[in-house]
Amino acid sequence: MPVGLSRRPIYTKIDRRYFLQRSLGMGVGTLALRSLPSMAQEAMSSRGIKAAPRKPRSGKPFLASFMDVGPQAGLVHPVICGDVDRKRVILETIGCGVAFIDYDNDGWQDIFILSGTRLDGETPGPTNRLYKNNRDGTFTDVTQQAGLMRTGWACSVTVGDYNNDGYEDIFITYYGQNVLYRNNGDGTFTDVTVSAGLSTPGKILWGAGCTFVDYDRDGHLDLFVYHYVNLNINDALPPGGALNCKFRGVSVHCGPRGLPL
Ligand SMILES: [Ca+2]
Ligand SMILES: [Ca+2]
Ligand SMILES: [Ca+2]
Repeated sequence: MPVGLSRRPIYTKIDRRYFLQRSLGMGVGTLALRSLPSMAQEAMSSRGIKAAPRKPRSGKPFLASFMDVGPQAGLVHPVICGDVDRKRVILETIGCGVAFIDYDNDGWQDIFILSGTRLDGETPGPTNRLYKNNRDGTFTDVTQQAGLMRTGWACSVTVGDYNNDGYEDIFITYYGQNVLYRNNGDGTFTDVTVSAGLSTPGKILWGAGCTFVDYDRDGHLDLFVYHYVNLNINDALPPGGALNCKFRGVSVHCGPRGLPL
């Protein structure tokens, strides 16, 4: 779906509880936990935290509203993920991720947006995009000069300084070969997948999720990668091609049911 398709305001009639419930299920849950710890405890529990009964609604209005400013900010390139009008293979239905990264260490968050491609390969140039923050509410596409042009089925991205040089690096999972980019510290990146031991030649893997994590606390970031179903799009059955490729009698793409893990 194109980035910044609509300018309509969204979430204009929500209260604080709805916002927290939605936030805790999404990526800003940590923010909510930090800012409103007592309310967060009502919704979830963790080690050392006792469950507490839900408090009455405060009745306070939630006055925040959000506007889609993608086009005005320069985030203009569409995110491609399969055909526009039909989805023949499950791979086309998943979409892909995005990350904030201050790649040039100027103190302003830049944006890295993944993209998939199309099965027919006829759409030229779908690529991940790096947008540099211009510090005035706009961004500039610097993908080419950063060395990050790549067409493929990107799925998820994580940002971290894996080599502790002070510059944030990028790891991307793909349907196919995952990629590790080392930040060179001069506005460019180098693909170091092979030298880092992350190459998986001869395998068709679907890397669906990932995160940098220092699991052994040795000061060096490790990688956790999650793989989805075992899929070969060259051998994939067409929609309705098997009993488990139907939903209530309607032919749909095959999977995840019926696909090996
Ligand atoms: Ca920056
Ligand atoms: Ca680094
Ligand atoms: Ca470690």
